[in-house]
Amino acid sequence: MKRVITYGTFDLLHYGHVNLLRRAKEYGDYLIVGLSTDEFNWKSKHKKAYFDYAKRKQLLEAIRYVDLVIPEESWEQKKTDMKKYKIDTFVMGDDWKGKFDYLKDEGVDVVYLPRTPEISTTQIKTDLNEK
Ligand code: C2G
Repeated sequence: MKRVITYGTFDLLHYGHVNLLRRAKEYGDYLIVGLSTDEFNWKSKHKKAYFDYAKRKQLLEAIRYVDLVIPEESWEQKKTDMKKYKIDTFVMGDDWKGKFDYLKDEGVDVVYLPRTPEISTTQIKTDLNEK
């Protein structure tokens, strides 16, 4: 069984996120999502998600491509996650291109996929504020 992992906040879940998850799943049979906890978001990404971790997790678990959601609590956990979950392929949107190449040393394929250009959580918030 080919195991794939990706990480993110996935706040205000939108079709750009689903496009990423669909394409990530094409690299294997089992897709794990490392979902940023509220604390990790605040402490390490300096952002506050609209939906809390439990709600973001519930939404992701409803997506057919997602097989398991685990908490992302630190930048460092990726290395151990690769072993812990026996990952074959690590996938991220290409806004992260190059940032996680070090994971190749853990024996995983590192794949950066083109983002869906016209949509983002920030854009949604901006558009809604202008309504
Ligand atoms: N994404 C995308 N297209 C968009 C928006 C997002 O392909 N229009 C992808 C991102 O590139 C990322 C994933 O969807 O791979 C999740 O996006 P975010 O929740 O914004 O993830 P981010 O806050 O960048 O956190 O350790 C990695 C971090 O947790 C990633």
